This record gives sequence, C-alpha cells and structure tokens, in this order.
Amino acid sequence: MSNDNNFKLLSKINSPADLRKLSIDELPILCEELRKDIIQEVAVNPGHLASSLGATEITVACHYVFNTPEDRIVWDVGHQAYGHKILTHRRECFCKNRKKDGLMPFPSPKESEYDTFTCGHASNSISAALGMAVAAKMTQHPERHVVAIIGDGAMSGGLAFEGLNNASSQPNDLLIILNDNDMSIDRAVGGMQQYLLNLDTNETYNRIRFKASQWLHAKGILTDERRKGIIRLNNAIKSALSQQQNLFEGMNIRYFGPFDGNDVKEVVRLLNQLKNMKGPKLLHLHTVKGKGYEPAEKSATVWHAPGKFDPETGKRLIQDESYKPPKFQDVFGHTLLELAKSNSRIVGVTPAMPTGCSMNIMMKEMGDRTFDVGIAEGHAMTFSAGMAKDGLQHSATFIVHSRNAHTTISFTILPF
Ligand SMILES: Cc1ncc(C[n+]2csc(CCOP(=O)(O)OP(=O)(O)O)c2C)c(N)n1
Repeated sequence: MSNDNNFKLLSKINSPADLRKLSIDELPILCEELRKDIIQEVAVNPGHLASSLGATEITVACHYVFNTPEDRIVWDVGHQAYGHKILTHRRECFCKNRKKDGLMPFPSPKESEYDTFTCGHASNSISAALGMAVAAKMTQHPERHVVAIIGDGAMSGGLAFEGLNNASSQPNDLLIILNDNDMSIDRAVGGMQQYLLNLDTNETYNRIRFKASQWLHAKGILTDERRKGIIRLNNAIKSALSQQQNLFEGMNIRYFGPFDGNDVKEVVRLLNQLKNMKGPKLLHLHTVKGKGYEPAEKSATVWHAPGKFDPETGKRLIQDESYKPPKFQDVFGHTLLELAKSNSRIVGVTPAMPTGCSMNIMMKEMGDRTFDVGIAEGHAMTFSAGMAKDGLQHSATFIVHSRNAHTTISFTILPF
C-alpha cells in the first residue's frame, strides 16, 4: 500500500460503504487515485495492469450505485478486478497479490464476500450472474440486483452466447455491462468485434428512450406483461431508423449504448437509471484499455501483464534471462514455425492467445496459415478437427486451461 498522502480519498476507503459516502464530484478524483495505486503496486509486484486501469470507472460506479455485497457483481475472467479488490477491504494486503499466502490473482469467494464467483475462466459471467438473479427471486432476496461485467473479448466466447440465449427466455432483471475496449489480450477478432464496432445509436435517441421508459413506468404502462411487446415495437422503430438490427434486442435483452465507460459520473447516472428497470438489459460502455497510463494505452497487449516496470518512465524492467531456460510458449512458437516450414499442411489455431502461446511468431511469417478464432476453445478444437479431417495433414491447436492461480498450456497436433 502506498503511504504518501497523494491518496486523500482512497486512504479513507476501506469498503464500498465508505465509497458511498463520497459526493459524485469526488468520484473522478477517487478514480485517479485508484489508478495511481494500481500502477504503483503492479510496478513492483507484477500482475495484470491494462484491463484494471480501463475498468476503473466501471468498478467505482458499480460499488457506488449498488449495495454490495448484498447486490452481486460478477466479474468475467477477473483480471480487471484489481480496483474492486482495493475498494473491498484488500488495499493493505494488495502488495501480496498473487503471492504465496497472499491474495488470489482473481476474485474468489473464499477470499472475500464481495467476490461473488470464482474467476479465471473467460465468458462465464453472464451464466453465473443469471443463476444468481434467478436464485435471488426464488430465495428471500427479491430486491437484490445482479450485475455481470464482461469484456468484448469474453463476449465472443460461446458460453457468453449460451448465457444470453437463456437470459432472454428466463424471467430475470439481470444487468449485463459490456466493457468494450476493442481488445482481447491481443486485438479482438471476429464478427462479434465487428458488430460491436458498428453498433452505434444516437445519443439523443438514447436519452429520449430513457425518459420515455421512465414515464411509461411511472404511468404503470410498462408492466412486465407489456414489456416484450414494447421492446419489439421499439426494436422495429430503431431498426428502421438506423437500418441496423440489434442482436441483443432481437433476443429481448434491452440494449443501451454505447456510452463513455471512462466517464465515472456518466456511468453512475446510467446505472441509477437502469438499476430498477425490470427484465434483462445490457449497457454497452466503451473504455480504453490501459486508461490513464500512457505506455499501457499505446500498447495494451504488452501492458496486459507487463512484469515489473518503472512507473515514472514506463520502462519495463526485463530481468536478465540469460541464465534461465527459454519459456515453454516460445519453444512451442518456434517449433511450430519450423514444422510448418517443412510441412505445408500444418496450420496454427489459437483461441485468443497468439501472444500468450507465441503463435504470433508463425503468424508474422504465415498469416494465411494461422487462425485466431477468439475466446472459443471448443470451436478451436472442432475447427481444427474439421481441417484435419479434410485435407490438412496436421492442425496445431493451442488450448488454455484457466485455473484460479495460473494458466497451464498444451498443444495438440492432430495426425490425419
Ligand atoms: C476460457 C478462457 N480462454 C482464454 C483465457 C485467457 N484470457 C484471459 S483474459 C483474455 C482476454 C479477455 O478480453 P476481454 O474480455 O475483452 O477483457 P479485457 O482484458 O479487454 O478487459 C483472455 C483471452 C481465459 N482466461 N479463459
């Protein structure tokens, strides 16, 4: 924990209850302090950086508006939750993040009542949060709010679609916050990413719509029974105006956005408006990965987990690795390229981990024989099997098994 008195607000916050005592005008200052704290800590005790910096305003706004831990916030992957840890009783021990006998790398209910679900695996937050939203209604917690916070990378995963599909049919009041920074670890890929880029609704339209829904609600017109019909009418009007179909609204999940997710006052305003809205809804926020730290904003992939660095200069302190064995993934990446050069039927497939598994080495030389398929391990395997079945002699697949503490890696070459 940094001792200097640059942390005038943060030093007074031990839990979200303290945060909720702040005025709305103090929140941007708190966000800056929180960012500074994360940067100083991660500089000396390496971990994930860029994602937490980008999610700072979402973190502060969620704990400000929602009554956590009674209300549930479910993080996807959990690598963006350092701000959440610091605000929830763990600032003092954050220097032991990821260390033996220290804090878990990702949120874990074993560690804190504010951590609602064991994180590490991408794309599962919607399913977990939906389960909690349904459970809240079936147990004695009808007033409980449940929020899933999912990145655009994680939104490309099949499990996220399964969660959305179920959320659209199951009665629930789930709020999904889509934290869209246009990045996975590497650049986000695929149709979903393109779709989100193009998804744009006019700000005036958004405001009118909020006001209209509040008015309808106050007049008792927006009842549960009528909601689906109203959403369908609204969809039809919006599609006609924008000449664009909205995937989420097509699934009866109300869509709001996109808005600036790094404007904390705006995010608070939006969350207050959506908080008591019935039915499943999605708030689309644009954020900047690495926000507030120039080196990380410029090169988010490197700064996803940068190792130790000098916070002032942004210089990464690369250890002298001359005495160390090469990294497993680099051996894999170079070997794959070597094999691919001698066998034209070898292709590389990776589920959103080109840098993580060093398949980027092959990608640079053989872009047409490498495939980043997004966070989609099941698809990666089956896609590879399909290629191996029909002509490509070998298909190299990289798989990540995420666990709470670390990630193990392996690769499969499917003989044919
Ligand atoms: C099932 C699974 N596949 C891959 C990973 C590795 N992984 C961790 S974070 C991440 C990128 C997530 O991107 P996004 O959801 O957009 O979050 P951001 O870091 O951009 O905020 C990936 C691929 C994982 N944790 N789980």
